[in-house]
Amino acid sequence: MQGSANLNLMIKAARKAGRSLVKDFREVENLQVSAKGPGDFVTKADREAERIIRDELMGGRPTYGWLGEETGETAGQDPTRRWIVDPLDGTTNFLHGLPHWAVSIALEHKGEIVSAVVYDPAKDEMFWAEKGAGAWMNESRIRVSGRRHMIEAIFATGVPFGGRGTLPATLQDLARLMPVCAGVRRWGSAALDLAYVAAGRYDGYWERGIQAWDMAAGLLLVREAGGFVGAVRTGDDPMEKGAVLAGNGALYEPFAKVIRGE
Ligand code: LIP
Repeated sequence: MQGSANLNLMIKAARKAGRSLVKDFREVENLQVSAKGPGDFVTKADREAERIIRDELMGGRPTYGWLGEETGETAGQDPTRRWIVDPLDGTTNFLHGLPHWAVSIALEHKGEIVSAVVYDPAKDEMFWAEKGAGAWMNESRIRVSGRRHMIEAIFATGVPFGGRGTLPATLQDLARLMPVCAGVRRWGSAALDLAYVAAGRYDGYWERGIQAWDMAAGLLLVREAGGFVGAVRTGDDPMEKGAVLAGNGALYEPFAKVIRGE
């Protein structure tokens, strides 16, 4: 499968940032035993990854706009196109030496995500999609799962940490969902949670209180893999509200009903 020139640029940027992050991740594993811990080091690794991605993408397409987790928003000369980048999604995992984190890059055109890359360098899994061209992992086409019964399904979420206001709502979601499904996972990277729904590994995913850069690429992956995405509240825009719900075609509605308490 041949991607567009933009997609190839995104893949190149993700691989380059991934190489830098893998090098830093090895160092983080060593720093776990030090008294000070790897906190400052990880902040630097995260910023450096965003610098690498920005240099690649803005070097190749200088007129596009930019929204990055570390450097914020910059309007482009071309107001219709914007990169949306999370250089390190799953920062807490990275900080603790857990090999489950990703680089997430999306290209938005006229308010719609048209190209997406979620790269997991630790497992060398490159998830990518383009509008109308399907979703892929490395060289293989991926599709959402075919499960049709809630009781067989596994769902992923993020449980808010550090006193975030969305904790009570998430605990209520869990109380409703856990008795009617096969399990819930909380692995700590929204971008990979969505990529795993696209790859049929999870049957669905929801999370409140996340940012546009955590989900932008993943949303297109799920859609192009044949799944549905929406917001936790019916009719909302997930990127605007920071509350996302995704699932395969058969389970999206019943799953959404449980989460919405309907
Ligand atoms: C993180 C997510 C994680 C979520 C956190 C946070 P970061 O992104 O992907 O799954 O639960 O709220 O947003 O900060 O590592 O880029």
